[in-house]
Amino acid sequence: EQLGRQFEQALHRSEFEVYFQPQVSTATGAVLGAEALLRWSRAEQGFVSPERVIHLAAQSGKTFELARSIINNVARNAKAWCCEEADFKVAINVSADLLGTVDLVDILDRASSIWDVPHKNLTIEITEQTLVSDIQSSKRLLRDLRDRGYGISIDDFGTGYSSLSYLRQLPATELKIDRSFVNTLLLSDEDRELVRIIVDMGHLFGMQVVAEGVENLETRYTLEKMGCDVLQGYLIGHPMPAVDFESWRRDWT
Ligand code: G
Ligand code: G
Ligand code: NA
Ligand code: MN
Repeated sequence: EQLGRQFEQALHRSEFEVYFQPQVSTATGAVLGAEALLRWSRAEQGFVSPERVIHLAAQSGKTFELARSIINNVARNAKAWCCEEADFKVAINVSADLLGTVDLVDILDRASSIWDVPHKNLTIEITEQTLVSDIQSSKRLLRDLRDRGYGISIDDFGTGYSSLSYLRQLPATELKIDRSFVNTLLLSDEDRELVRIIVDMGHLFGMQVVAEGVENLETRYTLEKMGCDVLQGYLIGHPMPAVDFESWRRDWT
């Protein structure tokens, strides 16, 4: 197929970009890190969604190559940012097909060693849905990542139907409340209490709690009152190229 060929060309020419979306402390506004998000824009033919790109990679057997290229890009930027702020964390999204087919630990270890980035500065985001789909191997992988010092974030939390007993066993460092809950936060007492319960539960399990999709001040204040640790969303900053992220960071507060 046409798009498949363009994908392989783009990979070969390193045309994929990684954008970074800021994450800040709810309490102080300090910049704590960024989420890395894949971008592929083809001049006239327009933007292809990351999900589509991941799928194209799987179809052409290039899952490993794409992941290596993204993770190398992240590690290179993380190196610079961690020198300014030792606890700065960059989060990388990892999908089910990557977990199933290639050695993620190997890609991460190599990238962090090449770019000299401490493991603690890299966080792996895995959706709750992915974790639930293969509980035994997920637990093993997470344990392995944790033992090597990487952070682990449970992405899109609240949409994956994990049981409390399972969640409690996961060696995750962070829980990301799905955007859909953050969006409806202001609509009713019930929606707000639901988010409060998620925040408390994350803390009970020793996890840092992140709200994604924060788009307005009222949501921000509500999350602050609940003790949610980290904010991410258009109110703080959009995903942006690494150079723009650096100037955003200088201008912030
Ligand atoms: O950034 P955006 O809203 O376009 O992302 C759409 C979806 O694609 C999100 O679910 C996001 O997690 C996912 N995504 C973005 N970048 C990556 C990536 O590098 N790897 C994987 N597996 N998913 C990504
Ligand atoms: O699935 P994941 O949580 O990784 O999705 C991240 C996606 O959410 C990215 O594609 C990013 O562009 C998008 N995003 C980030 N902040 C906001 C926001 O404040 N509102 C909305 N609607 N989308 C956001
Ligand atoms: Na994510
Ligand atoms: Mn998410």
